[in-house]
Amino acid sequence: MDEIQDNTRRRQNPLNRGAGGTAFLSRVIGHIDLDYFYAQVEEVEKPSLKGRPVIVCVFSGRTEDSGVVSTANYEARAFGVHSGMPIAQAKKNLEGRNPEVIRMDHEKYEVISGRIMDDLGSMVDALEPTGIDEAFFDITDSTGGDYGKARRSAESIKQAIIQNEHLTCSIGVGRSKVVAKLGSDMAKPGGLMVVSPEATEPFLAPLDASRLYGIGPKTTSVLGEMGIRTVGELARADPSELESRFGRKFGGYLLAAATGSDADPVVVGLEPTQFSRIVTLRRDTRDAKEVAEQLSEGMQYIYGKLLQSGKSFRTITAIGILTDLSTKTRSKTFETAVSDVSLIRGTVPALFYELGRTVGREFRRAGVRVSGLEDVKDQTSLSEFIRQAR
Ligand code: TTP
Ligand code: CA
Repeated sequence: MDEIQDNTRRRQNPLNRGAGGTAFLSRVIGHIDLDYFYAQVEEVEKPSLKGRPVIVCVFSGRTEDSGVVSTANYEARAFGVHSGMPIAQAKKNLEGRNPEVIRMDHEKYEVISGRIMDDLGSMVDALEPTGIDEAFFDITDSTGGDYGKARRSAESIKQAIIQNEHLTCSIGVGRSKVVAKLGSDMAKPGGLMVVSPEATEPFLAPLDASRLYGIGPKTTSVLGEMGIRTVGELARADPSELESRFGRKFGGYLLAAATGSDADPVVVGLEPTQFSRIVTLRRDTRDAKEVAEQLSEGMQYIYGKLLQSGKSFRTITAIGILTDLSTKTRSKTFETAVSDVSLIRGTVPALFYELGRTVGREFRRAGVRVSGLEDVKDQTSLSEFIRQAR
């Protein structure tokens, strides 16, 4: 990996050494966060919602309105509606504002999230998803540490997600995860904030320390007792005092975070939970054979991923994305985990046949996903089994 020295900061403190104890390294780390994710997905599926307050809710089923708001679009947020608010309260806030109340459809958001993560994975050096709608990424190698290039990369990522999914996101780029995360928070909604290595400390210094990733109300109050309110003040704190108050590890992290030199790497997800591939069809169709043919390479890719990771799967899903970008799926779950390519190839056309029949509309994009992954231990693949049985 290219490691570029950041000459803007030479002061060392014992809790926060760069690799080899030398100056800090300018990595190029990004954080991407999709805007009002569930609600935006619903807007994309039904464009007439745009401009109206939208709340996506989890209904508990006890009474008609019992449950909480999962997320709300910005039109609803303008009236104080937020994640976790009781539905009844949100409706009250939005009275007379023509709100759309939508039941949360987790499976749908998962499918879209999986697609976006797949796309992202191919655009960056390393991707670490940290939630359904957010991920850290590393583009140090591909940009050679050049922050001008990093800005262009981030812009193309934003463009790709708009083009493929019609969704907006916010991205922060900086030399550490803490800086990248702050950047994406500040860029919300829809923006891009690039904090170059030189700009890092002036960028961080005036912010409230409580804005740093990992600093909650408890830490904020202890810091307050120490007379520390801003990130700049935290950066100048006595390392040994921080260590005695917070312990060696967290004390060290606080100081590193405050200078944008937290060294935590972007870790590519070690344990995959699914593999998927989605293609844009050459023409809109719901002909199962035609769809499956165009997914042939995708199925081979998934099989390769299964082999590579030593996984077998329980569930296979056919994904159809309609011309209005709404997503329809049809799955089959096997009683035991399987890992055979012929099983994938055999099941997919049947699932698309069923899906096409029930949906009754044409697909613009189509995909395959395998999930319910398990380790292939001594388990033999179906073809192996048949071969041995002969
Ligand atoms: P967030 O990224 O926290 O929120 P958001 O995407 O809705 O809005 P923002 O534009 O501020 O990023 O969460 C991602 C999704 O997770 C969100 O769309 C819905 C879901 N979620 C819940 O279901 N419950 C919650 O309490 C929160 C915070 C999120
Ligand atoms: Ca989000």
